[in-house]
Amino acid sequence: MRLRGSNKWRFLGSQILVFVWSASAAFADAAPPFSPTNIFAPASTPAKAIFGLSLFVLAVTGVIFLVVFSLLLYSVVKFRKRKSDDGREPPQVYGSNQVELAWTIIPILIVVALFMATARVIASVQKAARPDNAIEVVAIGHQFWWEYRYPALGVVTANELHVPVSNDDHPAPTFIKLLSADTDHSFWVPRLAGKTDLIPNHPNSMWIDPHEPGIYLGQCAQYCGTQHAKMLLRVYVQQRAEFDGWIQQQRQPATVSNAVSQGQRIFETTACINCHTVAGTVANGHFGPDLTHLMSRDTIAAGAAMNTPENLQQWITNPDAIKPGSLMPAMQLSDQDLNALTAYLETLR
Ligand code: HEC
Ligand SMILES: [Cu+2]
Repeated sequence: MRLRGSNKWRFLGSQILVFVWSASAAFADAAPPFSPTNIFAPASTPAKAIFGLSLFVLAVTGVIFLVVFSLLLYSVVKFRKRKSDDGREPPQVYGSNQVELAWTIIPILIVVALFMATARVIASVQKAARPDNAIEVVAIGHQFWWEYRYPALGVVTANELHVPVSNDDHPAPTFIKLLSADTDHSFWVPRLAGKTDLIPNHPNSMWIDPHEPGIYLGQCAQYCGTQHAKMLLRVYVQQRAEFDGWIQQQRQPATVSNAVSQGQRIFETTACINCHTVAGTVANGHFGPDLTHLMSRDTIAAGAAMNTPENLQQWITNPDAIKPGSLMPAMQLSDQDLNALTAYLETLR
């Protein structure tokens, strides 16, 4: 594309406008009603450290950009082609030790400074001491859902991770060991910490210490198959007492009524029990999420749908309608059995 005269300036102007617009859109996102996955709104120490570093890198590179761009603009304007030019080249300058030393040494110093700052943040996140009262969680990535185990507390759940608030008065960080049951996944809740992969046969670890209660969202950040996009992360940060209450409730086996319901009989005589666990019953499969306290979760299928009776029925009839390519087969049940089965699932509080 060849641009001439005022067209050229208009083109440059529009490019600058686009740049300023997208930059300000990114920052407007950081104002309070921000997106729940905003990397500019850290709420936990590792995320804050990374955010601080990113501002430092942005400032350094921003200054470099301004200096280089101003010099460039100055030269373009000052030495532009003029009508009065006589067609000869201006006098050329060759070799200047001072200039060459300057443009070698200054960039080296800048790179060293960026390197040191980055190394400091990585060390501060990776070498953090683990206090005795830290919550211990094992997160296992599955195609396409998350299994969470609290070995010291005797809790197993899926997709919705609960952790206590951690602040200066009551530090209670959560240390997460990351494993995979099949292929590579990646745990990334941008407001809480950097991204860490879950690699088969290679345990990784990370930690978070969320300062404010709330729901923090994320997303599997390593392509892991067809339903990677619907492998969502939900972290529920609760006040300590609320968290302890949740743990107590999750430790209970399923409430089994004396008269075994029609729905429970269907569940226990269908393939469901080969893939799902309901503590306190014969169901002890591990291929799919633990269903002991299914009703305590807001969503099903790793955040792909809200946990409503209609969605549950649709999920059991045809998981592909909600999550095409999910690894749960469509269960062929009569309407009557489906209703009874759903009624049973609704009792798993
Ligand atoms: C071959 C194994 C298999 C069988 C059989 C199976 N499921 Fe599943 N189920 C899964 C897998 C895997 C998932 C997770 C899918 C995902 O989120 O991608 C799942 C998810 C679910 C969920 C959502 C749980 C949550 O918290 O997200 C429910 C509810 C469920 N299954 C119920 C059933 C019922 C009821 C039956 C029997 C009628 C059944 N399943 C049979 C493998 C199975
Ligand atoms: Cu994944």
